[in-house]
Amino acid sequence: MTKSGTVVKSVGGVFTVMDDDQRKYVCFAPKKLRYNDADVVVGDKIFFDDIGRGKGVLTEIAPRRNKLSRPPIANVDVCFVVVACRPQPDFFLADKVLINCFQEGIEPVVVVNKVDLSDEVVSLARQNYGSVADIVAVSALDNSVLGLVDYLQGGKTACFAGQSAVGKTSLLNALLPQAMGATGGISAKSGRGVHTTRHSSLHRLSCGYLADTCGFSLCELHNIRSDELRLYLDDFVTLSHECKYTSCTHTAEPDCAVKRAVQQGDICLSRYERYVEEFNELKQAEKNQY
Ligand SMILES: Nc1nc2c(ncn2[C@@H]2O[C@H](COP(=O)(O)OP(=O)(O)O)[C@@H](O)[C@H]2O)c(=O)[nH]1
Ligand SMILES: [Mg+2]
Ligand SMILES: [Zn+2]
Repeated sequence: MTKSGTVVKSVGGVFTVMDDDQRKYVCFAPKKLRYNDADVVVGDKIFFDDIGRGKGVLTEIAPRRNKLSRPPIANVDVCFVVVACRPQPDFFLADKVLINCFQEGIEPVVVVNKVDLSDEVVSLARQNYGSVADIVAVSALDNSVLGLVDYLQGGKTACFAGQSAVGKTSLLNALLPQAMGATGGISAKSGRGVHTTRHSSLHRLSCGYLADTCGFSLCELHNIRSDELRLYLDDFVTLSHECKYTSCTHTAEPDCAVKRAVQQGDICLSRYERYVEEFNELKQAEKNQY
């Protein structure tokens, strides 16, 4: 009988698949399909033949909406972009993660963690990203983390991204009491740090899935040209209809609605300045290519 499910683990050509009733199957690909580790990744929606005793044979991988690498994970719906008062927020990194989210069709949610220590970053996050993402204030030390579960409703898959030490692992462990130590355990066994774990897994919550590795591959801007950068800032895109030039990059052009919004305080000045810096960096890199 053919069934469908989500790949929650994939190691050495054997993948664990969970069906909609949360039953787990150990699946493998028949040789003739020539699927290997790299082809079937965590987050893939697959079809398989149930051959009994909890085993299955892969028949088809559904088309992916997106795929992140290092470690590979497919079909990510939501990315929790974590910032905190300690370490000091790196908004440059957060900008890049958000740009990647919009590029990959992933909903970014800015999570301000460690509000038990200070909530000063909450207003900073609102100023910077309030117009393009939800801002959620939490502490991994209390029940406030449960607010993140809402974003998984409907079987969605979420991952964490953000600087080291902002609390990504702590948030995951707070959301998954049963996974406590599991992530640390895997990396301890393999002797690798969490940041170099090659395999990710998905953990099933009541309503959706959480990836136990952060989306740190989101941190570099891949294949974005300087003149395309503007397309991945949602609020800039909305305003650009009022710019004089349709292809306005919102930098040197006159009569620019984005620059007007910055002057009026509707767009955060520092976020705009980081955009210009990123734009110039990409442009410089393009020049250097020739
Ligand atoms: N006070 C406080 N400390 C936290 C919170 N979340 C994480 N931490 C601490 O911050 C440090 C880094 O957390 P960790 O989860 O390893 O960060 P990661 O590198 O992003 O995975 C650890 O010492 C945690 O105990 C929080 O909400 N409040
Ligand atoms: Mg961690
Ligand atoms: Zn403009």
